[in-house]
Amino acid sequence: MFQERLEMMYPQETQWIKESFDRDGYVLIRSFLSAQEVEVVSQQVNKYVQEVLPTLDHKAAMYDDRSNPDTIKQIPNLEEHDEFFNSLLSSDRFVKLAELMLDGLVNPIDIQWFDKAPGKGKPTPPHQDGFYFMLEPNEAITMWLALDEVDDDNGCVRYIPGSHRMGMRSHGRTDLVGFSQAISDYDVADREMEVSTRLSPGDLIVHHSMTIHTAGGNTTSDRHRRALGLVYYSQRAQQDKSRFKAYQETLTAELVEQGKL
Ligand SMILES: O=C(O)CCC(=O)C(=O)O
Repeated sequence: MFQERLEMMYPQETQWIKESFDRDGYVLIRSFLSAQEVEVVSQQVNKYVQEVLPTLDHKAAMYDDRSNPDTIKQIPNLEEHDEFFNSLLSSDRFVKLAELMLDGLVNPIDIQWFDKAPGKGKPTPPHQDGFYFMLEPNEAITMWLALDEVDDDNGCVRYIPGSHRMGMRSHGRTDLVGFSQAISDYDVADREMEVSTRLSPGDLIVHHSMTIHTAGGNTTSDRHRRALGLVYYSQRAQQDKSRFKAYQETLTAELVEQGKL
């Protein structure tokens, strides 16, 4: 499963996909997973939440409201504790797409689960993933695979097209768990350039680590907004590991002290 390459799945469209990504800093690929494959992934996520998560440290999941177990918002590093997600992250379907987007070999980094619970999921602040990744050169991508119908009401991702070519904006601390840094001078002009990505289960969006993106909260009363995020770094990119580790440790300590993790 998941071993097909992009050229086999979309023989006519591979060039269009790459050109769109290079131009806009993101691309939307419809039906990247079939309905049957989405069902398999959803079952594996449920199994992870029910069977694996309870065996892990309490810091393994992030919640919109820690006192409410139905508000899980992010579970990072699924690949570390579950063979299904480990092989999904390194399957040809995703790796070959990452190599096409980044023009060369990649390292699979992380697969995480995102949700915004109905009425509870909070907005994702505007940011560039590269600010968190601390890479030189900043060459990486995130793939975001929808597991539900996703639109403006339940918090779809919104991009600023072409922002991957405009450098790194200044970021500052937020009080949000999971998205600790946001663009500090984000203004009305930025908001006006945002493009929403409305997705169905199995649709995939891919964005560059320099692309500015954000998402609304979930204002619906009955629709979750579940997705998987898969991250790949170009093998040309070097991470400032000691800075990265120091930031993660300080952040985790702060969040634990505030009762958010
Ligand atoms: O799921 C979201 O709201 C945002 C995800 C995101 O920022 C990312 O995958 O880079």
